[in-house]
Amino acid sequence: MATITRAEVNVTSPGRNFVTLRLTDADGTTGLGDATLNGRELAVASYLADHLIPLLEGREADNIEDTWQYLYRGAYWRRGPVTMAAIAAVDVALWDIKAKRAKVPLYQLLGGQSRIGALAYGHASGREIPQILDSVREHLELGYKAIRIQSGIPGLGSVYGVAASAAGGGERYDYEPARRGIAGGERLAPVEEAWDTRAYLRHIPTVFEAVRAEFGPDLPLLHDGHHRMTPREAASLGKALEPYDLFWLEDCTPAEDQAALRYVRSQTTTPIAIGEIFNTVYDYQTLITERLIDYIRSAVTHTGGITHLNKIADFAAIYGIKTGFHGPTDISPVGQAAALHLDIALHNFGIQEYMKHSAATLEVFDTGYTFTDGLLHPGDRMGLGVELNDDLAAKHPYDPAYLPVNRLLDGTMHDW
Ligand code: KDG
Ligand code: MG
Repeated sequence: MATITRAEVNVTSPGRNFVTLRLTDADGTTGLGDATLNGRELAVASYLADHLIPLLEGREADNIEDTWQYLYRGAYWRRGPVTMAAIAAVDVALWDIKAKRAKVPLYQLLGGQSRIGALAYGHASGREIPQILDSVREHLELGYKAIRIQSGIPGLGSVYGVAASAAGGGERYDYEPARRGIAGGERLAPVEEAWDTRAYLRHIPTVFEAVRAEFGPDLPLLHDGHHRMTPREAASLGKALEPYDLFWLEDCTPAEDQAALRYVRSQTTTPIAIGEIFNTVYDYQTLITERLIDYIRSAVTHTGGITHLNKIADFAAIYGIKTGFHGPTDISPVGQAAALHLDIALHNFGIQEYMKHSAATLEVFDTGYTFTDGLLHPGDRMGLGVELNDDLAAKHPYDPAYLPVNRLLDGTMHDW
């Protein structure tokens, strides 16, 4: 047993912004937690520095459940991405400390190993079908055994999920959709993208037809609808994609509306995944108990940490629903490692999203996890297995960034 004696928030931008919390206990053991919320980083940094850290010093580091309940119930204004990312960072840092004190990799405290590695999916994309096929080939060469496909849409400019240099660079460091600050003080505003759902619905089945024709029926393929469709549109896409046997269709409708998925579910057998913008188990309550989804997409980083996501996963398991945790590059290596320890331990693991971080990010965050032959391995370091190099982090100051916004062709704001 040892009390928390120190808590520091680090904001660094090695290619993109990350917010990291470091807790230290009275014996000098340190733990890290990821608190990155793309486009709203400083709100979480302030929540931690101004509202949580003053409550942490002197608390018992071992009492993780009590600390979680204290921060969640004690806020009164519960839930929401800022609050839950801040609580997640504290929670993961405490799990890191506990595992280091026990001298075991964190997954050992979560039940031990349920599998030899976590099946990961990568992001293939392109503006045109030939570029998409090249991108799938590159991912297969990198070892991926499951691949998400995102495509440009005829008549539209930049579209969510299509990497900026679409045909080259298999590891796709240029995927990041957030627009970063502009040197010279120009006012920073989100990029405005144009959107046309009818053009999208016409085009996407032709993309999957081409990918299946080229790579055969076996390869697990995924697609992200990024919250843009009505239930009827989503149902029609799900039906149109049935011949291509998707692993999942993600975020087909706006995520606030759990009931929307009743109609989608009744119309199509395409598996449904949702949840990257959810914060608590209550966002899933209808979806899980009515079996409206197949995969929960939360990130440890945005869902109250390991303590809460573990409970969501167990709740989902009772209904035969699996995990597919969020893991784009705006989850830091600390958040990615936390997901990985859960992936290895949970019985109802399904798949893990994985995009390798940039070289600059991996200099700042020293990681112990590896990707081999399609599987992610948390490694055998004690705790989470990730350390933050403060000196290198200091070389990359915060750089304001915003995710894009979406407008229909007549200028109406739409979901991005
Ligand atoms: O910051 C936004 C990204 O996390 C999100 O757009 C990524 O949808 C996403 C995914 O499935 O990885
Ligand atoms: Mg998504």
